[in-house]
Amino acid sequence: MSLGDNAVFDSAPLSPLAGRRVIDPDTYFDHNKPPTNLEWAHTEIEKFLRHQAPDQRVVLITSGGTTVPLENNTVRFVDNFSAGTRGSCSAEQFLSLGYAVIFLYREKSLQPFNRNYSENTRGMLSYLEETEDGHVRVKPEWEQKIRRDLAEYRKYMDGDKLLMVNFTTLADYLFLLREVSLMLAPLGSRAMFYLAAAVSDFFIPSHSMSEHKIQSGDGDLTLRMNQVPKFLRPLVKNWAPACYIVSFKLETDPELLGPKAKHALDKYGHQVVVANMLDTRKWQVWLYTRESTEPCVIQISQQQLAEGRDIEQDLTEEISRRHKQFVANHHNSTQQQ
Ligand code: 9Z3
Repeated sequence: MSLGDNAVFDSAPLSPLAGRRVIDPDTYFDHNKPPTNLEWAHTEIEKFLRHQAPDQRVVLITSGGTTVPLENNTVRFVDNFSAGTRGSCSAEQFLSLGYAVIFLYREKSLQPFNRNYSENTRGMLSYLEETEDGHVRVKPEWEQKIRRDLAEYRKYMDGDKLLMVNFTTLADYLFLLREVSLMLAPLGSRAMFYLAAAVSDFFIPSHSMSEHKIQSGDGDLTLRMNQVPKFLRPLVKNWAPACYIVSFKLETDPELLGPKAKHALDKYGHQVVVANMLDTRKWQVWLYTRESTEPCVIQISQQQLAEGRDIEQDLTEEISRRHKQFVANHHNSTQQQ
């Protein structure tokens, strides 16, 4: 996690409620405000799902990092690392593999088809030029790529295969995740969750937060944060128990990655944990499942990476193959009953 506005905080109220006790997910929802787009999202998802064929596979992709505000009228926040590359690139791949995609992303993080033209990568202006007669146009060397991305984007948006919903804070994310999960649950094995967003492990409950901007007159700032309840548990057990669930595990210490990924799998009992290291995530990931004690390694070479190959292509193909098998197994087991 990094400090959102690079400020040095030097004063803070320390609430007695901000201890390190772990609350359960329901209590979290009772004590935090839903996002303003929750109702809109519900209506749009309902419409989106109504437009899908009965056998359509649907994936919820979460992408980007959640923020944790330090004040109710938020000036400062703690942010979680994620540019949204994994999520936005995977969305493009899943669409090309025939999925309908609900893309739940952090506002201003990378988005499918738009990701190459974002300020996070190159600024939009670097793709444009002025003509001699005073018009602005796309530079000829970019025209083909932009035309292709635009056509794909329009095809999937207009064809009701891509729906984008945004979040900023941890609370926004969790309310939206629960909403989408409950709406996808009736699809059973056909629905997949691909949880690539980087979600904060710690937060300050809104009733413990300073209402207004924390003032700097009282010296150093000490922050005490509560642990975020583990939402994978209710997601797997209650919200969407028959769906295919892929979570991601991010570490910086290589010794911890494997054990933590296995632990998550044992604890929540879902289908796949994709483990990645912060500094090698663009060319190497490991898939942990309950079917095998050894992880399945997916990697691309440095040369492929330099040539513009995305590891998400291999990753989504492998996940999609396993999901297909899951759907088929489910189908067979319901027919035998
Ligand atoms: C990931 O591990 C993603 O692959 C990345 C992608 C965030 C590394 P980028 O968006 O990065 O391409 O820049 N996401 C999950 C991170 C996370 O918060 N996992 C939690 C954990 O590790 C479990 S939900 O405990």
